[in-house]
Order: sequence, then C-alpha cells, then structure tokens
Amino acid sequence: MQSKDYIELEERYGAHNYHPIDVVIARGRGVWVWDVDGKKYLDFLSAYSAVNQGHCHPKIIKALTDQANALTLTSRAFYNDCLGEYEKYITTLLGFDKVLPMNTGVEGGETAVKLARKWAYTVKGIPQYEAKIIFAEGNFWGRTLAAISSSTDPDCKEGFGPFMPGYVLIPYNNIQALEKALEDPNVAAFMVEPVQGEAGVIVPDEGYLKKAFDLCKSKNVLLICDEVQTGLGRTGKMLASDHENVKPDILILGKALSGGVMPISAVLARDEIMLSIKPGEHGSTFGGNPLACKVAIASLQVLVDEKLADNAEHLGKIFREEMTSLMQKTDLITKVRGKGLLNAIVIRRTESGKTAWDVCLALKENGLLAKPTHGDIIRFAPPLVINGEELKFAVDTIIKVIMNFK
Ligand code: IF1
Repeated sequence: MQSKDYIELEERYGAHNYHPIDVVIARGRGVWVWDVDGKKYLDFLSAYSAVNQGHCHPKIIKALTDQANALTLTSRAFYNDCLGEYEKYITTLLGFDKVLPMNTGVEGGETAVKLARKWAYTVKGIPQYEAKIIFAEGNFWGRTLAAISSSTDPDCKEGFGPFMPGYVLIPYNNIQALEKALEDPNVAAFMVEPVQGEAGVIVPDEGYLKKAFDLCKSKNVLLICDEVQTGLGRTGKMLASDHENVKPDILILGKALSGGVMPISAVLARDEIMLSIKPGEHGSTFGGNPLACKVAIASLQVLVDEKLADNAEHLGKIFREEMTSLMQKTDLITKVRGKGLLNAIVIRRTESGKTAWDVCLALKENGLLAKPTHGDIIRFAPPLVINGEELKFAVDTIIKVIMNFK
C-alpha cells in the first residue's frame, strides 16, 4: 500500500472530524518519524506536546512492555500493586497532597471542574448548584460537552448545544476582568492555561498568573491550572506555573504524562479539595490502571533524568531568536511568540492567497512536520529530547522554506 491508499481507507471508513497533513507515518524514534515510503521527517508538533520525551522512548517502552506482561487492568474495584507507588511518586515530585488518575486531558478538566464544584458546596459553602467557574476566552480543554461549553471557538461549539450552565467567560490576560468576575460570591474556581495552546500559543504578560493566583486566594476561589499542554517541561520548567512560583489549587496534567504511549491524565490537589469527593462519586474504568501507572512513572523519570525542561528553556530561546531574525528578513512572518519549546509564528496571507497551510506543506516536503492553526498560525513544538544539531536542521529548513516561499 502507498500513502494515498492509507489516506483513502481513512476517508472511506473513518469519520471526517480531522483534516490531516498528507503524510502517513509508520515509525518514530526520538524527534524523528518515518512515513510509509521510508522518508524521514523531524516531528515539530510532538502530537500536540504528548511526546515530549520523544517517540518510543526506550525507558518508557520498557516500562510499558514489562508491565503489559504482568498485569494491565484491574479496575478500581480492587487494589493493584502499582497505583500507590505512582501516587506517591507524582505527588512527591510535584508537591501536592493527592492525585486523582484519569485517562484523557479532557477527563482531567472534567474532574477538576467537578472537584471545584464539590469543594464549593461542601467546604466554601456556596448555595446548592449555584457555583460558577470562570474561564478565559480562547480556552481549549477538549471536546466533551462540558469542555466545549466554555469554548469561544465556533468550530468547537456550533451545532452541539445546549451547553453546560454555571460558566463565566472573561478575556485572557486581563486582571481587571478577573477582579470584576471575582466579585460574585458564588465563584468556585478560575480555570486557566498558563500559556494558551489552541488559541495560538498566547503568552500572557509576566505576572499574570501570580496576580490571578493572589486574587483568587483573597476571594477563597480555587485556581485551576490546565497544564495538559504547558506542563511537563514544555515551556522550560517542569510546570509553566513554576515560572511565576505559583502552586495552583488544582493542577491538570495529561499528554506527556505518558510520553505519548497511552492516554494518561492526572488531577492534583491538596487534601481539603481532593477529599471533598467520596467513594462512588467519580472515577473511570481505566484511570489508575497498572500499565498507566508504570508508564507515567517512567515518563516523569525521563523528564527529570534527562533535564528536558532545561533543554526546552535553552533551545527555545535560540529558536525564538532565530525566528525573530528571520522575521526581520521577510514580511511573510508577522509575529514570533512562545515559551520554552512551545512556540508559534504568524504567517501573513500572500497576494497569491497562500496560507500557513501551504507553508506547512512546503515544510513537510523539506522534512519538517508542523500543523497550522486558525488559518495563519504555525505551532512549533518539537519533542524536548531535541538537540542543538537537530534544532539547527529545523531552523535551516524553516528559513529555506520561508525565504523561497512564493
Ligand atoms: C485534538 C489544539 C493542542 C489541551 C489543553 C486539555 C486538552 C488539550 C490545554 C484535552 C488538548 C489538543 C487535542 C487535539 C488538538 C489539541 C491542541 F490543536 F487544539 F490546540 F494541543 F494544541 N487541555 N489539546 O491542549 O486533552 O482530551 O485531547 O487528551 O485533536 O482535539 P485530550
């Protein structure tokens, strides 16, 4: 079979809920992937930051296969011999009292919202079912009905109502708006991404998260940080909230918690919040399964052992410098922004009507995989195991493609 055959199969038998770039990947290792014809590409998306540790990291795959041969799933009807070890490891590493294990990122978000509501009724004392959660415009936390209810993107939302009540939307990176929204005594939580990913890698002003945290604290409102994308080394620290020394009341992790091996998410909080949910009130069949526990421990260990956050910080600076100097040589790029190795450039639409999509196709032809978003933004987020030489290849490729783009 050739590329076009695989694409036709998906087109014929799969739902049409995605529009992928025309490349059929068959193998991956570190920062590299190979298509079905054996052509090699540098992965500059990392499955939206899920493969921070690189494709098929040997230590993570070993943890997976070792555990797969012993035990994969018990459900939470019984104890298993991996969950406690994992819970101790992740809470100690990140400094939280307790963890609640789930699978996908969006389930982590759902869990955080449920926790905030339960805490609001049982601890804060908000009247029954009047709790509100504040979100920032441009937020993205997945595709469930609860998640799209907070969305301001019509593509995510239109045609899927009615929506979840109890949500309040304020502009991102606007402390005054938050202060005003917090005047409502029925606010339980403010849920926010330290850097907005889907919105196009929007980095807020320095101090935004810290001020938001302080304001929330003064109103007895929980700060929920959605670090599904920004967490686990991506922005140059273990957590993006570490940049401002903020410890969120509730932290959501996903994606790279498994190094891209399987869906693993986690919600972390202190006892006062976590213990407001009692047996039978929340969970999932697969959350906390032994396979996931071993994979998550290995994935976190790799981040620590290989100092991937430091690498993201260091190479991210170089990358933005290179892109900024490229921007000065061409009017095709109108903006460069990001933190660590979560970066984006904004492409100006050309006279011939070409867009960021066409730039990505040209990048692909030259061996670099990236995906456009919102028509004019290209997100650049390589695996954090990338080295200086590989980064140079990426930078040279981007320069070549942009400077020759017609
Ligand atoms: C898709 C973008 C990224 C997330 C944050 C929770 C979740 C996500 C901050 C939910 C998921 C994804 C999912 C993916 C595309 C994607 C994305 F393109 F939308 F903008 F990463 F940048 N919180 N992000 O970014 O996690 O339930 O998917 O495990 O195809 O929808 P999930």
